[in-house]
Amino acid sequence: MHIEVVTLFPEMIRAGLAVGVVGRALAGGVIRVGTEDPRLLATDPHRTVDDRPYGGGPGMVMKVEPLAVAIRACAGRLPQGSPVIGLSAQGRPFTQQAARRLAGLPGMMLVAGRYEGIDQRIVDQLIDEELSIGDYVLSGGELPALVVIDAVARLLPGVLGAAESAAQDSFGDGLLDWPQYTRPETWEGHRVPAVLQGGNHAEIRRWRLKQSLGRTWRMRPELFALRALTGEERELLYEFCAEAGIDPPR
Ligand code: 4FM
Repeated sequence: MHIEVVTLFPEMIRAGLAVGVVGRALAGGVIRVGTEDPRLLATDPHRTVDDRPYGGGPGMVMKVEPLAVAIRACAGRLPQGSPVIGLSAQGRPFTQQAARRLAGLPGMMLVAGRYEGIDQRIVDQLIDEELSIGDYVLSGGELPALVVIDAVARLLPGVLGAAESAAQDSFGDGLLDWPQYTRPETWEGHRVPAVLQGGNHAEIRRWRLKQSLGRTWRMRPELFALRALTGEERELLYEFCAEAGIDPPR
């Protein structure tokens, strides 16, 4: 997959891609990431990329010209069918479903703004969709762009090993992860749940599913609105709630 990022801080994007799973995807050529810095494309002596907002008020706005030139330069390097995606708190929520959709594309352009925002004419004329990584305010779109690249890259064939991919599949199902434990068996008096050491794989599967259901209900009850429960799942969730002393779903 070919990804281009428009950013005033290309070194921040490079640094964020250097290590771990995404670093390997990049080194192995599964993803290719280019950057374009609008400041290098500004034609005035001061290389101006921002200006004061029409209507007044605090802060600065990203100017149209250098940004438009940067977006068009990236578009010229990307395959047909690569959307131009702006990262901002005004966007639609970036979810695992959105990551799966983007992972099916040949390329994408991520536009990471700075300052108080980018000129709306850029959004209206050159940006296909806006995505938000969550309801909080950041200083720019670079961290959100890295979040999108990470979530998408790990879905591409050959990026994760077989075991990691299988683990991911079991949670393409809209539930939170079950608790994980490793050695030692006892740490400061706290033991690993006995069921995980018993070797009864049917029991372990049921325990993990129950923990996933219980955690999801406790921490993210709204996720259940999106998901029907099987008879077994319903039974396990009710057990969890009874043991935890919390109210079960309706
Ligand atoms: C700041 C984006 C200025 C663009 C920001 C400009 C954000 C979020 C966010 C800050 N992006 N999810 N939350 N961006 O806060 O995606 Cl021009």
